[in-house]
Amino acid sequence: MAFAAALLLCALPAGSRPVSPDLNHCVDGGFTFKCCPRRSAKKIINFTPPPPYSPFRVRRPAHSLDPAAAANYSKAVAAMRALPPGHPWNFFQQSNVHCAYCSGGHRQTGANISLEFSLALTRILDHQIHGSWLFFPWHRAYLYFYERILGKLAGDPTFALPFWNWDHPAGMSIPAIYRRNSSSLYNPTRNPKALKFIDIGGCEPDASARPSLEKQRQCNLRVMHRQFAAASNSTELFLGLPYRAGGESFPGGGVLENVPHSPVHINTGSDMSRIRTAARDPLFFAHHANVDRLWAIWESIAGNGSSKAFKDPDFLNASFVFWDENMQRVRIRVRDCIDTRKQLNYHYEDVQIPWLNMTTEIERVVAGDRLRSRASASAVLGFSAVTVQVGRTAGAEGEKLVVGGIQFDRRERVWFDVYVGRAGGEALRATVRTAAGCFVNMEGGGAAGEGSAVSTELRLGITEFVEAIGAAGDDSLAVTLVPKIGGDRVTIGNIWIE
Ligand SMILES: *[C@@H]1O[C@H](CO)[C@@H](O)[C@H](O)[C@H]1NC(C)=O
Ligand SMILES: *[C@@H]1O[C@H](CO)[C@@H](O)[C@H](O)[C@H]1NC(C)=O
Ligand SMILES: *[C@@H]1O[C@H](CO)[C@@H](O)[C@H](O)[C@H]1NC(C)=O
Ligand SMILES: *[C@@H]1O[C@H](CO)[C@@H](O)[C@H](O)[C@H]1NC(C)=O
Ligand SMILES: *[C@@H]1O[C@H](CO)[C@@H](O)[C@H](O)[C@H]1NC(C)=O
Ligand SMILES: *[C@@H]1O[C@H](CO)[C@@H](O)[C@H](O)[C@H]1NC(C)=O
Ligand SMILES: *[C@@H]1O[C@H](CO)[C@@H](O)[C@H](O)[C@H]1NC(C)=O
Ligand SMILES: [Cu+2]
Repeated sequence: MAFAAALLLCALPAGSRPVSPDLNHCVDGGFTFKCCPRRSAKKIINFTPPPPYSPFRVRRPAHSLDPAAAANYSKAVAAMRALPPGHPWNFFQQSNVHCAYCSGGHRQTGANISLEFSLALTRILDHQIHGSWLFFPWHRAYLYFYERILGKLAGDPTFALPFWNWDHPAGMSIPAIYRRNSSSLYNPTRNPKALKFIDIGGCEPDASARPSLEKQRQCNLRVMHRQFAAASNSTELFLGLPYRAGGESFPGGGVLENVPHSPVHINTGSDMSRIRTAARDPLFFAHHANVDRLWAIWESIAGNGSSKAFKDPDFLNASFVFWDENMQRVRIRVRDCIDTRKQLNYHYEDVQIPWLNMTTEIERVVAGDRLRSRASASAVLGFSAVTVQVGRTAGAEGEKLVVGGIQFDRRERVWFDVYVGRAGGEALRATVRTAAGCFVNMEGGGAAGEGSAVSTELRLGITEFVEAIGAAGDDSLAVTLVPKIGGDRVTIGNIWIE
């Protein structure tokens, strides 16, 4: 691995390492799935933004979409499905674009150093758009072209994708326009539970409890509030960790990529729940439109006009290639998709954001978990809940809790919850605590075989939570990790506060 990275670095201009896909060397994952795009000799052109006077698109909530607009949308998707299988706009070709960028299909440019070398390596450097700062911009660009292709098929230059408004009580189930089994927007593999309620981050009651729908919706709103609180103060926490050419993929996704993004996929069910097949469900695009909307909301919240996105040239110069609505192959850079209004001619309809003004809730720990030392965390995690004592500097600002060296296989589903509690009382037991976030991996990521084992990080901003439990003056915290899915398939390296 180190060898590969060293070779690669030599091949690139010193100091600049934006990631880009090597389109000549897409690798299919054996017999089980094939998602590499058809080879094309067509020249790749650089993206040019739509002229400011060209039609503007307004993305609206799917649950209240005007029936005529919904009819246009489903007709356009039907047209996409009816295209020849090899056509770049074909429904499955389009869904494969997501698959190739996230299941070890595309390699990084320059990373195929030579096939002889790569065979000898334990890992090949894939071009991965999840688990890093590429997550938000890649999906924004993907939806941008997808929307314009649909607009072309619909004969409507103002066509806009609807968004799945699962962060509002009125949108917390699969929207009606996706449900009719005769519609092109239907997918038969969905979880029927999501027809009633979509759990965006741990709000599904266990078998014994029967909370009302109203309570579950409130729970979703609290999750939204908590996730924004855990991400809001920092670009890195929101957008994810840096990922540069020559680097291992999946250094660590942003807080919202974990939740609500991944649970909405998982809880929608089958196709949507696996990275490889997710974009075969038309709901994918409504889901990701809402994720994209949250990025725009985050930009606008503290925003006094200037973008909060990274200014790092390796972020801004990272690039991807898509087919556009004029059948051209276009290279778009992250710098082209920071501002949806100014650069891409679309925006989201303003709807009420009920979770913005909520407050953090704390819970009392009934018996109190016995604390372990931080050093023993790596030894015990992997199968059951654990509470460790983590030192901090009282009064520190912008504190981040880091769960590092999280190792698992990206083909598997993994989920654990993180709580921040007060380390107090006799025998150092946790007394009060609050949920601070979750680590969630969807299944079906990584290449088949090689390239699916990862080591990654979860970073959470904890300022608001520490204040809520009254621990601002303490010099340690009780951090509890509770495995929810696949606890026996994940190990943790260490936990610390920065
Ligand atoms: C539906 O598409 C037609 C073009 O085919 C367009 O003129 C019309 O405005 C669209 N209707 C809505 C409600 O978007
Ligand atoms: C990758 O390897 C192939 C075959 O060995 C070679 O033709 C190609 O130029 C290489 N690509 C890069 C970007 O090095
Ligand atoms: C489609 O839904 C209708 C009722 O909404 C039902 O009668 C029919 O059996 C369904 N068809 C399939 C193929 O599931
Ligand atoms: C507001 O904008 C100015 C200039 O654009 C910038 O210097 C300042 O840091 C921004 N303030 C915040 C809180 O982002
Ligand atoms: C980013 O890419 C542009 C265009 O290729 C190039 O001119 C510029 O030097 C790059 N910036 C950095 C900092 O690498
Ligand atoms: C948040 O705002 C809504 C609507 O403006 C209001 O009804 C609600 O009481 C507020 N909640 C809190 C906790 O302030
Ligand atoms: C964000 O930072 C400000 C000032 O540094 C702090 O007062 C606030 O509590 C922080 N919020 C969160 C959610 O960390
Ligand atoms: Cu997704």
